[in-house]
Amino acid sequence: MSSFQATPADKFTFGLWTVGNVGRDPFGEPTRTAIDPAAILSKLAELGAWGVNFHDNDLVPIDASASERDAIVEGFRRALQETGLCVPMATTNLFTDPAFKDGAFTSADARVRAYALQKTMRAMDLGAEFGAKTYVFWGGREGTEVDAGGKLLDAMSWFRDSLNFLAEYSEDQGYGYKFALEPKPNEPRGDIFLPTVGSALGFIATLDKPQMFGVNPEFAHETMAGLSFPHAIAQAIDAGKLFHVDLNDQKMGRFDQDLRFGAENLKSAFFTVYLLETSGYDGPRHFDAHALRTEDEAGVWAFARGCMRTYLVLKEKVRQFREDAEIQAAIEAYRVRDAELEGLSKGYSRDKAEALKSRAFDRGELGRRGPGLEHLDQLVTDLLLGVREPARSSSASEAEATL
Ligand code: GCO
Ligand code: MN
Ligand code: MN
Repeated sequence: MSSFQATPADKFTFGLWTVGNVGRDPFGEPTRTAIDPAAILSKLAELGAWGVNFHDNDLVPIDASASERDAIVEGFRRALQETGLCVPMATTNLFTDPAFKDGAFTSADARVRAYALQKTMRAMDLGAEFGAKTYVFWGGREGTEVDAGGKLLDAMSWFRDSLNFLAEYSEDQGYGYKFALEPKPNEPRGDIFLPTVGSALGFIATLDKPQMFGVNPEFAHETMAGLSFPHAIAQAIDAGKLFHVDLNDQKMGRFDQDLRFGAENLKSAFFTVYLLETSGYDGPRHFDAHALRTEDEAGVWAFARGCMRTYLVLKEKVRQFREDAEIQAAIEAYRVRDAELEGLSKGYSRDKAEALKSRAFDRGELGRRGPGLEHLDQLVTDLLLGVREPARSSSASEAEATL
């Protein structure tokens, strides 16, 4: 039995802002003291993480002088070398400073929009110094509470202009970034622009260089919108646009909770891991969550360990799911195959259209058929609850037999 111990090969990443979260919320002050970035790195490495991500200001304070910046960068570089962690993704903080209170790229104030570009280019420079290849755009303040300002259409153009500009900047500098838009329906704004994965995918098609852009879906964000995270990432994978992923958990219809991965919706977490592990996705498995405000530093590391452990347990469940003969038979029984009709239904021709139009279907029989989904779903429930005999591959059984 695996120990479910994470290793760098699992590609787990955390943000400095996630394990560094001090437990502040809109109603209360921090409950934990900040942990030094170098200490964060050594603990993450000890726990088996692969990489670490940051917003520009997680590392370099917004008002740092050039020499302070250089000293911080140097210290961080040393900590990375000592721990062997990498920086696969970087991003910009375009939400904390009051200048961004009414948006960054979509602010009604042209000076704020220009400043957002400046800040993002500098943050892209910083990320590139550490070898980051994915650049995330989370438009936390890009939205409104009041639509009377009449900027709903302008906001789309401003957002588009900014992203087009930054894509050119990345190419001009030779950074080779892939950009990942991270949708969220609300919080901190009343309504955030591009609220779901589907809306971000639609918007990407309107950019000058859509091939440079994909999405960074977050479990909690789709769940806040009342949507299914596995459905969202499936659509992103299908479009070739899953550039990054933010794993966490969330109760539907609540404030942004950022719970430990798998803490709430285990079945959706399972199908999330299923999709990531079976679709050829080979990017980071990033945990964008934080320890509960109740926790001390020991709780922070229990949280981080728990995110990775749950992922690995679910990955093992995915293996069992795929090797479980009864589950696979139930899936096979669910699908009705018909080579002739499948051929007629794909790749239009006038003949196929005529053949389909004149075909007699037994509608009553189609409606009567039971697909066996209750049976199948219970098998998965039993699997997740650990009461199914795990299906073993023959090599695993042999290895065990020799112990
Ligand atoms: C949130 C977001 C952020 C972003 C981060 C990276 O709800 O606050 O998920 O954590 O992921 O800013 O861009
Ligand atoms: Mn979030
Ligand atoms: Mn996120």
